[in-house]
Amino acid sequence: EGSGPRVVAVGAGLAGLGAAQRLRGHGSLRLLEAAARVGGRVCTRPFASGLAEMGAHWIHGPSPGNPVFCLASQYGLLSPEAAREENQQVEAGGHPPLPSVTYGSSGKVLNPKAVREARDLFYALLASTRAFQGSKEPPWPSVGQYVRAEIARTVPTMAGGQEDARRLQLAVLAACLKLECCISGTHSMDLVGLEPFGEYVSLPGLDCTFPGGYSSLAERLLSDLPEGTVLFNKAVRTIHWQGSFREEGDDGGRVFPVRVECEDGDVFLADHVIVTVPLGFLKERHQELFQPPLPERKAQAIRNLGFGTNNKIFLEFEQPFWEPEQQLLEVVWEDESPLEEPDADLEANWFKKLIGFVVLQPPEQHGHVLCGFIAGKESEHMETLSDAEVLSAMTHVLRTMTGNLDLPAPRSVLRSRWHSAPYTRGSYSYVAVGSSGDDIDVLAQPLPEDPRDPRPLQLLFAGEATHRTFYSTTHGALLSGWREAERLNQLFQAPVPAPQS
Ligand code: 6YU
Repeated sequence: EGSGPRVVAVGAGLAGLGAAQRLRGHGSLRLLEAAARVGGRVCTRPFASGLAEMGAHWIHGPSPGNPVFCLASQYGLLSPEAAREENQQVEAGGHPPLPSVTYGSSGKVLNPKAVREARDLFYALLASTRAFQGSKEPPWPSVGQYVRAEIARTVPTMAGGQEDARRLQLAVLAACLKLECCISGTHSMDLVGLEPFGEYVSLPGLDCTFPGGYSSLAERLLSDLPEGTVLFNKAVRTIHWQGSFREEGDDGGRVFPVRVECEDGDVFLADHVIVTVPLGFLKERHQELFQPPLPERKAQAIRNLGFGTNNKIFLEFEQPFWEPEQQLLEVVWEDESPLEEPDADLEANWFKKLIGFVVLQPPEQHGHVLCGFIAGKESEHMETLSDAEVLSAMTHVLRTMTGNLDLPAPRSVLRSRWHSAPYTRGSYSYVAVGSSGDDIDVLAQPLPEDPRDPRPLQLLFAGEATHRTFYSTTHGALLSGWREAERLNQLFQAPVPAPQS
């Protein structure tokens, strides 16, 4: 394998592929991937007559500051519409305005003006959370508690004091909180820290999708790597570091500080290992994954940061029951209020956590397909059900919401199960109550900690959860891979220090 530095990356998602793309130097590079494909949480599957994104869906903020957008444009993977200059300048603040219809559980379409009023209030409250960034004493620990306290303050004057209208406003606000749970990938906004919430940065640009699937980006990155760089079905079990390891039967040969053991018994010796496994996997397995164990500060950051579940449910219909211009079908359970305790009976009511459906565009490509979103414990419960049970619950929701008890059931269903996925264990990270952006930086810190260690950068950490302002996104993942590749490139370029006397 030559005498240059040996680098191993664990995981071939966008962080691992990004690192591989940028790594220079004359050493060798191996990417060990547990799955049989690249992409990780970027995962496109065939469904109906088109494609279903099981993981990442949009490029959030497609504009020149977004490296995923830049790469995808450069590779010609986007539609001309998506790449238009005007689209790049739209400031949607992470909540793109799709043409929508909002159904209520009484079986009627809700008054758009009333819905808008409640939603405007919600987004104003959400925007006001930014004021607490860096604050030593935020009024509440979590985004959820703060928003609900503010809602409680406005209740007396809400909807001009009219009881029915006020109830509706509260029901829409409850739906807004569920949507926010999907966006943050959390069970409840009460788990998301208020003070650090404003650190997440949304880029300008009207969110767009990949006509050939998000996986086309991962596959393109793979095709640029030398053949054989990625080894599939190679789950890493243990990473031994701070050691002195030699290849078997090579007593006089090179000594490596790191030894990577795979579940199938294969072993890789390395000078540097870039760990890109999801935070959910680290939470569950970091104690066995690293020998010696990670320093306490790092372990604490892994425990502190949040990693929740957001899943998708794709439904294919014979015929659309929605209007052609509608792109978002929202559902509101009219008896709910953010000021009351949420229903805890998962089995009976899990489907009420679903926020509604995005209509896949264009129907000529996808067929008549809706993509539902559901977060939290209800979403994790959904993963335990059969396809038939999910399909039947979704049919019930749609019949309730449209008031049409004869609405034909969907023809087929496909859903993601990110919480059960053994090498992911959830969807993406958030900054939980009790943690802060500093935990993200601690997670990203390479090891050993001492920069004067004679064998520096044995372990490097990348992945969406290690990006302080773009966590939970594909561009955060890609940038984190580039960042760690650059760290190694710097090391490889640096002159070897003269021995100290
Ligand atoms: C985005 C979007 N999007 C929906 C859903 C999900 C995610 N994201 P990877 O996991 O990819 O790679 C690690 C690899 O390691 C993997 O292949 C494993 O198999 C492998 N591995 C693990 N253990 C191993 C072992 N032991 N040995 C060997 N290999 C091992 N992002 O930009 N747009 O629309 C969405 C969405 C359902 C699940 C998303 C979206 C998140 C991205 O998918 C994700 O960040 C990256 O793909 C991760 O790449 P990676 O390389 O780090 O890990 C204010 C505020 C709020 C903050 N949030 C706002 C932002 C909203 C985020 N929105 C997401 C929404 C959707 C719909």
